[in-house]
Amino acid sequence: MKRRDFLMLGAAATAAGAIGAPAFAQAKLVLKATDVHPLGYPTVEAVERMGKKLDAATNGRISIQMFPAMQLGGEKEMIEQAQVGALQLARISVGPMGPLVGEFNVFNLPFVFRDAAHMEKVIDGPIGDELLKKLSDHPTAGLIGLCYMNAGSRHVYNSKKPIAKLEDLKGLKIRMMGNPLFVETMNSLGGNGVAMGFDQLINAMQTGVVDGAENNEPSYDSGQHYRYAKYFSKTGHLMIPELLVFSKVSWEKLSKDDQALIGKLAKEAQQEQRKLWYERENESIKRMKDAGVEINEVADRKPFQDAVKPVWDKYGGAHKTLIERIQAVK
Ligand code: GTR
Repeated sequence: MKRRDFLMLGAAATAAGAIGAPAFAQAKLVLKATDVHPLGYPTVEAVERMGKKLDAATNGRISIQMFPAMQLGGEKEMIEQAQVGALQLARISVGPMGPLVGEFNVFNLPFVFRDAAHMEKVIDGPIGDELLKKLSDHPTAGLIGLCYMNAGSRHVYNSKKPIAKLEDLKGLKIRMMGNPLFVETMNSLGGNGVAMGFDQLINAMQTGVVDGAENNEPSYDSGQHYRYAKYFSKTGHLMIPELLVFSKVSWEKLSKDDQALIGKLAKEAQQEQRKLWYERENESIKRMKDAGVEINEVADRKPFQDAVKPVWDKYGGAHKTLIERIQAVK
């Protein structure tokens, strides 16, 4: 599929519109979807299953074609392509969305969620919906927020040594996602945060540009990061949900009924992905152990939580009410 296809279908729909049919009523529509992760990864699998349901519900009129494993570039490129309508569905992290919609940075604050159950309750509830709407209503973001997905907790891994206490991070160059909040988080923990795309990480670890990175077990495992960074330390400093977004320019060409159907199936995908997530997390931990990864717990996370206070002040200061509402979710 080339990006022109969606636009050509758009032209067909306009022609159909001229004779009074709703947009895309007659046209066969293939939605391009992308993800940095490979086939079989929970987010990829959930979007593919959503595509099958969409196909069935529309008698083949609308389907999803998945481009996994960074085939269309890293997350930055995915977002840019969605913004111009070159692809329709991008599964990205909330991480890079913080600079666009400030409220998302509250989800990006280190240690903001007590545990996975807390995070799930927040994204499944009114706060989750409000933030999706904030993204959809954003005047220049060019994206529709469809749903969230699980991404576990992020832990630091590196090639040098286990991180058991805060001081162990000193001097380590750790790749962080592209959002200043994350670099500042790593720096406040004593390490050296280096911002780069997920697509550049393997190369950077291989060449020693960074000593390691931080992520959940399934990303570490499926990206085979253990080949370059065998110390995996359970810092659990971030718990960032994933997002499924739709290109706004493409969205506006859909009929209201099709929008509602896609919105509903995305919400179902949010719940379906969660089951796949927990299975995958367990599989990944097993594979990591088999691969000889040295996994260590961090017995006392309190010094880590204290160290990131400046990040909370800087990025959370403007969103005190939202933070309180999140904390009040039991
Ligand atoms: C993963 C997430 C990706 C990407 C990646 C990263 O956990 O699923 O969307 O954000 O982390 O570190 O860039």
